[in-house]
Amino acid sequence: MQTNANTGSMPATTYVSIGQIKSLGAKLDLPETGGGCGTSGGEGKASCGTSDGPDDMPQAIWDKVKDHPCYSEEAHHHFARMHVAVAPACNIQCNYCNRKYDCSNESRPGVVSQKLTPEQAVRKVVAVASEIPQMTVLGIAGPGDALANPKKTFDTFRMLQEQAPDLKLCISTNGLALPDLVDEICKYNVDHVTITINMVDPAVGEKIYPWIFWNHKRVTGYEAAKILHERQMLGLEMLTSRGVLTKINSVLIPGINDEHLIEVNREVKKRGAFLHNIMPLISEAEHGTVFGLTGQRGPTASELKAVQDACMGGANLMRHCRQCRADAVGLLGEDRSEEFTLDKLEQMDVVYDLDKRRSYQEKVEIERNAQHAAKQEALALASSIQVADDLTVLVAVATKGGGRVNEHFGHVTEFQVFEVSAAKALFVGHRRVDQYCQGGEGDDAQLPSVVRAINDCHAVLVAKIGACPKDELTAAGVEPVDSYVGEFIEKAALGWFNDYRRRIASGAVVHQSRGDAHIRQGAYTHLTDNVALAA
Ligand code: CLF
Ligand code: SF4
Repeated sequence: MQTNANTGSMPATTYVSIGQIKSLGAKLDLPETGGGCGTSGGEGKASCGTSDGPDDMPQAIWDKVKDHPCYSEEAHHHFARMHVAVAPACNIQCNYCNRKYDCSNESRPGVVSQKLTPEQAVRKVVAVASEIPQMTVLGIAGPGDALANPKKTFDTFRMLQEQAPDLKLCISTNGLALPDLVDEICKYNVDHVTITINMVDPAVGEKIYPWIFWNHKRVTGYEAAKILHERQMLGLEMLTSRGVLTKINSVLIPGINDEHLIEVNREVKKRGAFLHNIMPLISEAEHGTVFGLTGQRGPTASELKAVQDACMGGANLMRHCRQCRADAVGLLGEDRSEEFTLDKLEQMDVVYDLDKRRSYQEKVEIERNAQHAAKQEALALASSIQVADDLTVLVAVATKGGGRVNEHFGHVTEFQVFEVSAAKALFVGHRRVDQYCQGGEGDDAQLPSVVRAINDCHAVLVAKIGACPKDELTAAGVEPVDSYVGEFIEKAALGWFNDYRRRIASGAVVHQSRGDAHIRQGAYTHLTDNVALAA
């Protein structure tokens, strides 16, 4: 059989189980540092080194990433991105994708409301950029593959270079067509490219990709996965050699590529990837995907975190991805696309005012610098406290942006999760939930699902919370905390943590470990309010 014969010629791949990853904390035996981010400061970090600022990397790279919400965790609290759905076709088939839905590489399952022509896309971008001045990045991420639709993709970029020259251009691809289009990517100054790489071993790949369309014909099985793998590696190396920043997205599919992603991390780092984004498979029967229909499940929160933690020390990790729609608009975690449908665009008076955008972004920058300073201050304070243990807990945070604790519990559709210890407060993920407050009333039937979503957290920091959810969370072992309203998140999380330590020391509370949490499967469609900048 083709598969077995070819598998025999491949280099051996070592796998470890999720259980081993969890128990060992998996120190990787890493190859020599490759290119890309490759900054000493980025080594071993749990999230992109960009949070730390320009001291952490060459100025030219910092300038590229500092306002990109996907490439900088810190930026994602302040800057927005948008996608335009100009790329409907795809040249491969993934078992987690149904073409009626967004590209699962870069979007969670949900129908793209409107596919656009390049001209419509440009009009939409200009309108959004005028309305949302903190929108700094325009990405093409489907609903098919950006590079399987090169004319539409590059026509859009060409027009945008003229009409919205301050926007960063970003692209997401499965990589099959990438090597042929690196020159075009560079020609239009696209300096951020995401490649979805789920395997570096075609024997794993054939379980994920039933076919690719290659050289005018359909190729299946092991051979298809082998071609895709080779094209992905070649494309990544070409981008690195041209100085284009690359991010690798990997979908974690339990039982298929979970342990294997450690090797993917190692291989992409060797080839200069700047960031690695390991995201959970979203899989439900109603999505109509092969995995959904065959019962392939997605990972739990602790399974996802275990693989991400095991990859620390390899390529820098992104943990703030929201698996957004191919027509997403707004901050990561919010979707304002419904405000910019084609019929609404018709009614809008659109003026692209570069000066207005710049002056607004300067205000955002001040707020972001204040957050950074508060974080450094809180970390300095925390590190001055001598502790004899290595207690680390997770804390959920209700925020509507700006890096502050500023959302009511009842309005939350997504909690941000921070890992907190004496020396750090690190963003490690998010959890989507159904909004508890519906039409001004709390919907108590939602509470168990909210608890399940943050069941691995010791506390939840909120701007406000009612008596009923407060009681239910307390009973479940998650402490509701509403005493840090308006504070920057890291400062608040470390403040709560130090107080928690004091209470443990005094015997007022007994520390207990938490359970696992559920990653919600399915689309998020709620429209959030505009983010109010602090005065
Ligand atoms: Fe879009 Fe992707 Fe560019 Fe970001 S998304 S093309 S790099 S601008 Fe970001 Fe969305 Fe995650 Fe993608 S949160 S799915 S990583
Ligand atoms: Fe779907 Fe994207 Fe995979 Fe193509 S690359 S099959 S659009 S998930």
